[in-house]
Amino acid sequence: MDEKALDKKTIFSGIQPSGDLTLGSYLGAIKNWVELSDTYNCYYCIVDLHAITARQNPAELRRRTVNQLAQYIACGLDPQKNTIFIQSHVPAHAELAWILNCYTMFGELSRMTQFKDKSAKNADNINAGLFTYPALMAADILLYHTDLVPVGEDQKQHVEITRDIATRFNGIYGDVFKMPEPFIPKVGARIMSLSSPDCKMSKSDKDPGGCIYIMQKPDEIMRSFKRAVTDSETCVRCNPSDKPGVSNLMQIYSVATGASFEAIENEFCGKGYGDFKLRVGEAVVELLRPIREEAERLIADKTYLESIYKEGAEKASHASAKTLRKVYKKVGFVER
Ligand code: ATP
Ligand code: LTN
Repeated sequence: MDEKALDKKTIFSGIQPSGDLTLGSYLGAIKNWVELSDTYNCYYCIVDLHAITARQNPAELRRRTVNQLAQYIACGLDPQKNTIFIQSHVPAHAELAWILNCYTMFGELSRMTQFKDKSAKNADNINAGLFTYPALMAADILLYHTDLVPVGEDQKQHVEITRDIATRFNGIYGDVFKMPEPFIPKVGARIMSLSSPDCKMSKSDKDPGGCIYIMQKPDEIMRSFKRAVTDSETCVRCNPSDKPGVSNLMQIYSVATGASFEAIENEFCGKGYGDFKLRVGEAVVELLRPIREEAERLIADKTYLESIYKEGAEKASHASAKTLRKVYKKVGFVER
């Protein structure tokens, strides 16, 4: 780590390579990763260990993992300034996760919303990994003495349980772990499905029209926006409880263009939803176009991507080894 990095606070975040990245994960998380990457010492991870809590096709998982790295870089994460790596390349994550499992309570894991949602959706595969997922996520975060975890609203509970686990561990062994804070954007923290605006836009969405993917072509993006569910009024106004579809489109437009809600209301006053949906679609097409083009170029350059993830794994292994050694010592393992 260079000297400058030592003065900076640390960020850690990750996304599972369990599907193609969505507009939701871009606006809720990655966009902030890029904005924060100049002022923090950042670790951005592709969390493949987490991804196998749902059944994955091995060839697909491998392809998606490398493509996701290309997409991170194409979104603006500079591999020279950030440590970008694949979780399974740094064994300290799995090792610390085991230890933290022993300091995480059955009751607190049972209360996790993501566990309840995912087990309801995959009743035939409610595996132990899905249940103990938060202990692995806590290991990811705590290994790097993370100050800030930039995520969407749905992940807040996971950062909270990380803090609970860290507090419990520190309470027994002294000041081992730093207390991380979630970083959740004011606008864009919960982008909803375009076809069912009461549900979060998610890469495992069964309805392809509800979700926009970072790598999608402009005509497909426009088609989804034209079909976006709105309401029976004709007024562009933000009120998530009785106008979830329109409010969601306003959020997307606001984060994509930087316009305030008031400016959006004025821009579309008296124009009807057709025009509005078209403009939001066009703004998203323009936002994603350079990302898709750059990602396509990078995906073709496997040697470059390999050099980035290897270098990332080396830096992350180095940074995490010290924490793991300290934890091993604290719990009473004999030094090797
Ligand atoms: P899955 O369908 O596999 O659960 P997902 O599409 O919900 O995946 P994640 O991989 O769980 O996405 O999330 C990646 C990051 O993006 C997280 O920080 C998450 O909070 C954020 N995120 C995901 N979906 C949205 C969304 N719709 N709005 C805002 N942020 C989101
Ligand atoms: N649980 C997160 C992915 C994730 C993560 C992390 C996010 C795994 N480890 C560490 C932030 C920090 C999700 O499902 N989006």
